[in-house]
Amino acid sequence: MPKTLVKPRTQTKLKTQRPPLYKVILINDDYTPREFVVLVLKAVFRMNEDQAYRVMMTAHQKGACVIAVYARDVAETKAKEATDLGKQKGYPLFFTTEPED
Ligand code: TYC
Repeated sequence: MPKTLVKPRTQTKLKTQRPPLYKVILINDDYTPREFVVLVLKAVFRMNEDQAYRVMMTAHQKGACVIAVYARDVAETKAKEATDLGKQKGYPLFFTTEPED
């Protein structure tokens, strides 16, 4: 009887690659009017009045507030868009991004 050749099979399991997420962070300052911060949060981050007000007040009281997490390019684009809206009005309003841990 011919010998049967047993071929060991190695299987590589492919893991789904998810892009790393980046936080968008709102930084407090002493000059931007509260209502303007709320307006920008609603316009750029699609928050309702209530969510925007809470986020603005958290940054106001604590110095900064994480707004949302997105893929890197989306986070950077939104942070720039929101910062630019303040800049157009002469406000120092600032949004930054950082990788999620
Ligand atoms: N601190 C500002 C004020 O008293 C309001 C403000 C809140 C500005 C949050 C920026 O990220 C900010 N007018």
